[in-house]
This record gives sequence, structure tokens and C-alpha cells, in this order.
Amino acid sequence: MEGIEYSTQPFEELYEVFEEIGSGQFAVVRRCVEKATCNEYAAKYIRKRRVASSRRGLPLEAIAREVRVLQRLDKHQNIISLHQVFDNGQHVILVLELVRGGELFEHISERERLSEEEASAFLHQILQGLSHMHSKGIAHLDLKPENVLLLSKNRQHIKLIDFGLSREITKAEEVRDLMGK
Ligand code: PIT
Repeated sequence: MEGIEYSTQPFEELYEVFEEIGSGQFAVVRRCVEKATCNEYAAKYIRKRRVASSRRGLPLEAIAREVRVLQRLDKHQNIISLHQVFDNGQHVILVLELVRGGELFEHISERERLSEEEASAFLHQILQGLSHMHSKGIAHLDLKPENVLLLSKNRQHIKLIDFGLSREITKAEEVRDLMGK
């Protein structure tokens, strides 16, 4: 796919793959370990659409756009980082930073009360992540509680995920276009 850097070696040769930790319409996320370093990551398998008219899998342009956004965002403490990208024919595999704390939404629902101090600390991090995206000219366009993950249960550190609908926005007309959909 255009403008995307892929690793050429097969994913399974470089990583050991473990349990499923999430799933969506066209994707499954599994925990994996890079054999060379023993570092853990989250592998998001995105199923590629084979035939344009099919409803199975995601069109290649949509996958390419998501990968480009992740590659352009580089490192920010409140945005999930991309380590490597593979293409095994059936799937594009995104090797992402592993976070284990689950959704912010779950975390808040389990709590009896959340102080205004804690709430504002969460909001502050969400806005810092967004501000980083905006500084690169990228809009998330799918911000919701499911797409805000916690690094771990006992640390109040937030990571934004899911750039499947994200767009590079350069002209005002394009923004209007997106909002109308
Ligand atoms: C994790 C743990 C987990 C889910 C994810 C990462 C998913 C991340 C993700 C999903 C996207 C995307 C970028 C990152 O565009 O349970 O470490 O759709």
C-alpha cells in the first residue's frame, strides 16, 4: 500500500502470539511478545477486503489511512504508539504498544465516586492527546469512552486508540465534507 513501510519478514517468525484482548468489526487484537526483545505488544489484525463489492474486511485505502495516521503521530504519552506493521496477505497486522488497564469507561463505572481532581486529570490527558493530533493536522473523529484506555488499573495514565476514522484535515471544505457523512 502506498506510503506505508512494512516489515518484510513474516510476523509469526518475529513474534509469539497469545490471548485475544479485544475485537471489533474487522479486527482482532491479541497480546504478543517480540522474540528478539521479549517485549510485549498488542497485535491488531485487520482483515483486508479481497473484493471491492464484498462487505467482509476493510478496504485497503481505509487500512492504509489508519496506518499513515499512526505513523505520523509518532510518540506521545497519551496516544498508543505503533511499533511495526506487517501484511500477511489476509491481514494487515499493527504491532502496537500494549496497555492493560482496560477502558476508562469501565474504570469509572466500577468506582463509587470520582473526585473532580481525578476527573480533571483524565480530561487533561485526553485533551493533551487530542492537542498533539491537532498539531499534526489530524482529527480523531471517533472519540468515545471505548477508545480511551488505561495503561494499567492502578495508574491513572490514559492512551487514546482507534484511528480508523481519523483524517488528515488540511482544508476547511474537507472538514465540512466529513461532518456531513
Ligand atoms: C492495546 C490493548 C487493547 C487494544 C489496543 C491496544 C488497540 C489499539 C488500537 C486500535 C486501533 C488503532 C490504534 C490502536 O487505530 O486492548 O494495547 O484501531
